[in-house]
Order: sequence, then structure tokens, then C-alpha cells
Amino acid sequence: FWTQVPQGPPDAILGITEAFKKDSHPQKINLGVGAYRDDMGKPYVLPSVRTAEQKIVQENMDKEYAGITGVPDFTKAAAVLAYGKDSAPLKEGRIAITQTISGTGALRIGGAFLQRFYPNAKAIYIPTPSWANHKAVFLDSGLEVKQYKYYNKDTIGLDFDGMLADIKAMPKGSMVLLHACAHNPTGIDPTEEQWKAISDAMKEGGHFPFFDMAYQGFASGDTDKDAFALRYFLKEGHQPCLAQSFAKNMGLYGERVGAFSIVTSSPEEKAKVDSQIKILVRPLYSNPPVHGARIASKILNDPALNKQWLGEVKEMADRIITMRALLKENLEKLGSKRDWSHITSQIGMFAYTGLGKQEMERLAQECSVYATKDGRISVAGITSGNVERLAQSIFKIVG
Ligand code: PLP
Ligand code: TYF
Repeated sequence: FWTQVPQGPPDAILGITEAFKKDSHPQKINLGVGAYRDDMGKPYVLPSVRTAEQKIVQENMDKEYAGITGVPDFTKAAAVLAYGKDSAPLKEGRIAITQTISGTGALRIGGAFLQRFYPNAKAIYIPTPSWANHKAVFLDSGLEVKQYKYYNKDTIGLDFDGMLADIKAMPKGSMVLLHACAHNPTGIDPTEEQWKAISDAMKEGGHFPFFDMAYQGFASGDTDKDAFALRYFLKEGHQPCLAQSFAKNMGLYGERVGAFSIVTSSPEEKAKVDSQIKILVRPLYSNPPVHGARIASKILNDPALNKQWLGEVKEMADRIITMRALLKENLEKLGSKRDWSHITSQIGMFAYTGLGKQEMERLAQECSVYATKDGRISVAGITSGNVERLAQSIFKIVG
């Protein structure tokens, strides 16, 4: 049957782990996939997650199906986390929200909803570069994918003028994907002032903002601060939609906990949108898994556990910030002539080193240091034990 099926390429990010596993170097380093590691380089389960799980087990809960839109205590709390407890649309009952299969599922349900209902839906604009999966997710949702300028390779910073010019040049009413914080892969976010100008340009064009928030809390260590752009857009009268992931900020990667929400103009509109989201979800996976959502719900709804979790998010963010500083320091100590200040000015899980494809290939072949070919390294994979060897490796390749 399947002889005509062509061999496909591996995922650009998840494929790195395959190459890493095959390498027998005892001090090999994997900075490919964005997954948090502790300072021993081990996967980390948050103590608040362990406690929440114990509480759930003690409650002897049943395993009945959740509704189509998931665990209500979870989605309610997820909306508060993102939009803020004083958010007007939230208080007015006009945000439609559904639990999703993590952030990817949120983007995919969002893409499908927009494809079906956004007036004259055609293209969604994503930044250049963007998370590798964005294009595939939106193409598979039936949308056309276009790009706007974002990264300036000369400054290893934001191409703010290019971004703004591209937004202004889009056809009226375009759909625009925005990384809410900790842009993946560059780690470069607009400043608050720049967000204000972006909001103005989006309003002027009558464009529709789709926020992808996969790292709330991970950028600054403060979940409110990281929600600045989303909340500012709301205050300015935008009615965005939002993909949320709890993979990173709760370390629930494999549990697949996320949410998709849309701000509507009235409770009546919300009810209609809700009904159509259910119609989309039903034939895809019927209803989402409950365990991870119950963990997130406990953490978000139990005040003591919530406080503990916020502390743990901050600890993770702070360890990453420390590793950035250590990497830069070690490169400078080795006598590198390059300016590495972007390593500490970028935020979130990734550093965009500015290294090119061939340099990244040599880093893997000659130093057993693995990361994506675009020069992105997952800072979460750096430890006080491997940072020196990492700096030496980068110095060996680029000086
Ligand atoms: N969006 C961005 C920008 C990401 O980096 C990721 C990966 O973590 C996701 C969405 C979705 O990830 P997940 O499906 O694991 O929540
Ligand atoms: O960018 C990353 O590394 C994370 C994890 O298909 C990830 O967002 C990578 C690839 C993928 C799914 C998740």
C-alpha cells in the first residue's frame, strides 16, 4: 500500500535529540529542544506539581470524561492567569475558552476556528523567524501563512522599523500571530513602548492579533509582567485570541495542558463562539485529557500552592538568567573578540547566538554540542557543570 509514501524530513528541533543520542562523547551537550533542566542537567518536576498530584490521588477522583471544552476549574483559572483578575472582558463574561492539547493544540484549534469563521480568512502573518511549528500548524488548519520582519541579524536584535512597516503594509483586517513574551527562537521581545506602537499599527490596520503565550512567567519570572502585551492590547480595545501552554511554566510537557481563548464583544457572542469551538473539537478528539488539567487547576486555585508555584517559576527563570551571564562571562574570559551582550539581553528559554548553519554543524561534529542550525541554543540545557565546556566549544568555532 505505502510504497508511494515519500520519506519525510525529521522535525528540525526534535530531530536534534536523535543525533545527540547517537553521539558517544561523554561530555556531549544537548541544547536543542526547549525543555527545562536543573543544574544537574536533569528533567525537573516542580515540587508544586508533585504536591498537586498527591492531593489529586488522595481525593480519589473518578476518570469520567471531561466536557468537550475540558475541566472548567482549570480553564477559568487559566483565563485569570493570562488576562488578569481585573480584566474587563473576563468580568463581563465575554471570553470563550477551551482546554486544549497544550499550546500546539491551542494554536491548531485557533487556526481551525479562524479558517472557518474569520471574515475572508486567508493568510495569517507570523514573524521571521518564528517557532518552526507555527507554519505547519496554520497550513494544516487551512490558512495561508505569510511573514513579517522581526529579527535583524546585523544587530542580533529586533527589526522594529521593519516589523512596523510590514504590519502597516498588510491588507486591512489581517490576522497576525504575536509571541506574547520570550519570542522563540530569538529571545528578543519588543519593549513596552514598542508594544504600544505595534498595538496602534494593528488598530490602524484593523488587524486581528493572535497571541501565542507559551512562556508566561518564564521570561521575567513574573507571570503578570510577562502578560503585559496581551493585557495592554485588551485595554486598547483589541479583541485578540490566545494560545496558552503550561508545558514550560509548570513543567507539564508530556501532560499536554493548554487553553485556547477568544475575547468576544458580548456574552451572546461568546456563547455562539463556544458552540462552534465545541463543534470543531468534537470530531478531532472529542474531549481533552483530565489529569494534567487537574494538576494545573490545583496549582492555580489553591492559594498556598499557587504562591509556591510562582516561586518555582521564578527560580527556573532565574537559573536561566544566571546561565546566560555565566556563558557570556566564560566567553569573555577566553578572550573572545565578539560582542556577546545579546546573550544576556535576550530573555526566555533560548539564546539566539548569531552563529550560522555551518558553525552550528561544526559545533556538533567537532565539539558534540547540539542545537538547532539557526544558531538557537536552549539556555535551559546549560548548567554550571557544562557552561565552561560550552564556552570553549563556541570559542573554538568562532573565536
Ligand atoms: N508556541 C511556542 C512559541 C513554543 O515555543 C511552543 C513550544 O513549547 C509551543 C507554542 C507549544 O508547545 P506545547 O504544545 O508543548 O505546549
Ligand atoms: O522550540 C522548542 O524547542 C519547544 C519544544 O515540534 C518543541 O517549543 C519543539 C518542537 C516541537 C514541539 C515542541
